[in-house]
Amino acid sequence: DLSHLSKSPSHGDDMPYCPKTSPLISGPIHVTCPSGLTLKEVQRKNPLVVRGGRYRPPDCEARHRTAIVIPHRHREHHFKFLLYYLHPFLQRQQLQYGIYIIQQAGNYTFNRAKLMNAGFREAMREEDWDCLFFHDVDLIPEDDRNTYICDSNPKHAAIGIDKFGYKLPYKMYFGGVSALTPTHYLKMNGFPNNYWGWGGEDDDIGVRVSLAGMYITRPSLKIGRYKMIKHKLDKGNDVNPKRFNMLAKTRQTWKLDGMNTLEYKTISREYLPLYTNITVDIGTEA
Ligand code: UDH
Ligand code: NGS
Repeated sequence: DLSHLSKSPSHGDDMPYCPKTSPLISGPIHVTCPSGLTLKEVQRKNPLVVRGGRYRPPDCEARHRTAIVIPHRHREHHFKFLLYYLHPFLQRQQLQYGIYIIQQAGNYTFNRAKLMNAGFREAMREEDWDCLFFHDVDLIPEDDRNTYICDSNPKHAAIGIDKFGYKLPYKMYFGGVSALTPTHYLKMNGFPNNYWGWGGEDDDIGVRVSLAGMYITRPSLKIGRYKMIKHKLDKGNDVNPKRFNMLAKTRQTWKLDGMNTLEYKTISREYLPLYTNITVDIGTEA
């Protein structure tokens, strides 16, 4: 039943648009990861979030509709902290939004970029989102002036991560958190499907942006700040030894692999109180 996705009675046509800059923005956020946090507690703190992790501002019509797409497997301990910070963060920005967790089924090697392709398709089939934020589960934004809306070109939002001393690690870095409109996404044929394991897929995505005739925008270093929850490389996500060879060929491969070749099976779709949980079988390396 998708009836909760349509306009609610409180959102008549006469609702004024939200202001261009939200008056609720407060700037820097002190991120601590409270011990003993539960999803029930996050739910209690976010009473206006509805089934599937959807929200729209109660007294104005949002100017932006943003879907958050989080590739995920076995990181529930990170995920609850992200939800704890992200829900209030997005509400202070007066966005209409939805949070999607795209879970990779099975134990085969992780594939972050292919999960995001599946997440794009799944999110867009439900609602006409005007912006998608592709978001690692372990990155917590530290300033709510870093607005989760799209730019005229693909945006790399995670410019300053604490583990890199709040500086870009290298000029072409496109990892962590990025924001694209559906038009941007399809123009670059989405993300690559064939990077299995850790590393390189974000660099490939960055190269695709320019091969498709676009460029990367970024927020300022002052506000594009993130705390990374510390962790080690996961089981099932070994460093991909092929990544440099693959990266050398992006110019030849980007049109041949991506949204136009995406195949996966949707195993389940659950509309939970704080997020939509979609489990997909993305197969194995050819
Ligand atoms: N992810 C999962 N489960 C996994 C692997 C990855 O959910 O098993 C998701 C999660 O959203 C994560 C993202 O994919 O934030 C990126 O994966 P990552 O956190 O492993 O990558 P990152 O570069 O950290 O952030 C890697 C740890 C250090 C690796 C050093 C290798 N030289
Ligand atoms: C580069 C990787 C990227 C990765 C970035 C940061 O070297 O995928 O480091 O990694 N590119 C290649 O391996 C080709 S991190 O310090 O977060 O572990 O995102």
